[in-house]
Amino acid sequence: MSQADYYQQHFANLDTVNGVIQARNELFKSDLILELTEKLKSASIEDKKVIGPQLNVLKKDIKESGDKRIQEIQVLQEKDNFTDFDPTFNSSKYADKSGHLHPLTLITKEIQDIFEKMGFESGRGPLVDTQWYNFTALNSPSYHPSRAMQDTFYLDGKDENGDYMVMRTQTSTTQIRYGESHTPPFRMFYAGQVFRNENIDATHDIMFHQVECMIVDENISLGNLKWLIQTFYQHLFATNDLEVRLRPSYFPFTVPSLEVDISNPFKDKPGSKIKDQDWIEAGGAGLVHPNVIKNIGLDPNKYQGLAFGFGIDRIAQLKLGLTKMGQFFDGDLKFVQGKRV
Ligand code: FA5
Repeated sequence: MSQADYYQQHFANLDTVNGVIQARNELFKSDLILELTEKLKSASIEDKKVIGPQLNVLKKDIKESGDKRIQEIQVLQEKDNFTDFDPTFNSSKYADKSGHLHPLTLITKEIQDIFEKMGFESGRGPLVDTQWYNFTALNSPSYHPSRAMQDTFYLDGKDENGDYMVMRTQTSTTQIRYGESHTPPFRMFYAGQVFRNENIDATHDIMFHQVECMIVDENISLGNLKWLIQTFYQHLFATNDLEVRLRPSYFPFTVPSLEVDISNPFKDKPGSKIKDQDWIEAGGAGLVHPNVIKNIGLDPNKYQGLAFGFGIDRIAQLKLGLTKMGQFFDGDLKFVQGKRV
């Protein structure tokens, strides 16, 4: 029997990977190997030329025979696993462990559904946009202090006018993009990611989600706006009792501009973290500024518009009773599987 055959037979009796590794280490220190290693040290150059390769062949045989046996054991183990497969296994008792959409995606889908049922069509817009769409067309030229209202991430790349591109800070960009390619009357909504270079805290993140909604038509009034906002939130929180309060505010692209509060749907609800609060800040709104109507290529003497926008993450945070907004994306599986803290 050759030495290689001997090693193979030696390993063949073992049936664990660790057992093979241990046996291989022992063989590397076997009498035969140690004897040849000693001989090599004191051998003449001529003898070294014989002993050296002999030793190498033996070590190679040990290694390869061990590796071969490890592979065989692994194949056998996989086969064993396969025989555990039970085609009659009843998986329905694990149904609650199956995958599902992220909580924010679910709320976004609810929001989209409400707008679609109210006759709105989804707009579109990129995450990286030009300053024209993010600011200038929204009545916020480069010299205007309103640009500082949102801390912007500017990118190295420039647009065709030589202006730095931006990560969009608001979904209001879609007012312009939709408006310039549609003829009134129209109702547009859009839900998507936005980015702001802000300090992260319980209610602020640098990436969050906003909803935008705009109607352009003739004879649009603040009454239409209030009705729309109220109807939308009544659907979202599934209650007819919800009321809307409008406070004066400022956005460059609306006039008048309004801050929207909604009556707290969680008021006096046991366990709610905001059960003592009467009103909740819900977002911004207003009648579309005549300059924006002009920038989408329409005559402001003929057409008016209304717009409102809000943060999805904050609404989701309220609905789910979350203390920290960061929980949405910190990758904690317990949160995704429904544990709320
Ligand atoms: C705007 O972004 C306007 N574009 C909204 C608007 C649309 C006004 C149409 C008028 C007409 P504002 O900066 O206030 O407004 O942000 C809107 C909402 O985004 C806030 O009410 C809040 O819910 C959410 N939000 C703002 N900053 C953050 C942040 N850092 N993290 C999470 N949510 C935020």
